[in-house]
Amino acid sequence: MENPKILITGAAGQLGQVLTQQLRALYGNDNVIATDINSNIEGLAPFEYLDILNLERLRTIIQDHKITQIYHLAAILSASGERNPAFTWNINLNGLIGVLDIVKELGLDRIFFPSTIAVFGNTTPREQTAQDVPLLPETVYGMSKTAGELWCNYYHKKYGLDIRSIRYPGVIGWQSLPEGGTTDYAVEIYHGALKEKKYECFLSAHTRLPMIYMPDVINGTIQIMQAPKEAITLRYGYNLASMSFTPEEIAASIKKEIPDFEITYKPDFRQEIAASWTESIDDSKARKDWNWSPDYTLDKMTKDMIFHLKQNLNL
Ligand code: AKB
Repeated sequence: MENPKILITGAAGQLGQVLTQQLRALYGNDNVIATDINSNIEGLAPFEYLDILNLERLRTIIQDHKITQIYHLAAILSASGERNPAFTWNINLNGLIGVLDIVKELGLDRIFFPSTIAVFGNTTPREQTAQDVPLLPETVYGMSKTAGELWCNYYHKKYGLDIRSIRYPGVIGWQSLPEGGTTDYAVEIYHGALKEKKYECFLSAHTRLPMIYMPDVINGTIQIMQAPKEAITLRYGYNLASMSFTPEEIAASIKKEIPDFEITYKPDFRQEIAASWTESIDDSKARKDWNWSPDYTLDKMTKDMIFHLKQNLNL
């Protein structure tokens, strides 16, 4: 099969930066076009400036580069979203619908839509959360992703679009910094531990959340996109699990490597967001349909994070 020609929206974000490099390693530099409104990230070329609400520009980029697949990552995350709900809804949902319409109009092969554990809410069972459960999200980000999943399912059923989607846990990686999320603490904590041997956490000590390390989330994303069409039995977000931990537990894992590291707690508005999400996820459907299986545990991730961050930060 010929290499796909890929367009990534939101390529300057935490996941986008790493996914862009991985897809280029797999399919060739010129076959992966990065797009974003942030053009300040080094090493993203070939890059095109793209505001996701500008459909004319999106259409032109797709046609100019003969794009066959889109990874639509552009979105505003949970914490930032609460500061500007109407704008977040517009970017996250109207942005998606615009992309779906163009994929339909131009007959692209395949599209990836990242969903999130933020689709869950206070009415969702909190442990080993099953695939199909009540969704009553508390944040505008969660609302937009829940609605986005429904639109993906609708476009698949109605127009046959080949849409694939994962409900991402909090993503942790050394390559890039997250921005505007509730799970961001789990990246910041490693930077704090290495630079100052301390970290003040904006969630409380016992707030357990599903999390995933970057290599696993990249593998999972590429795996679902490479799976044969018949294997994909859900056209809304697949539950995806790797590890679940609390701030106290990640601090204990870091202390094994940096014994004088200290964590303190000062919960802010993000605590309420985190408390509305689930603690652990049942991802048996992803395991069965497209052989999902994560590789990293908390301690294995901590060792790898510290090793790479030390090099990156010249410590
Ligand atoms: C966030 O914290 O908003 C994101 C997410 C869980 O989708 N990392």
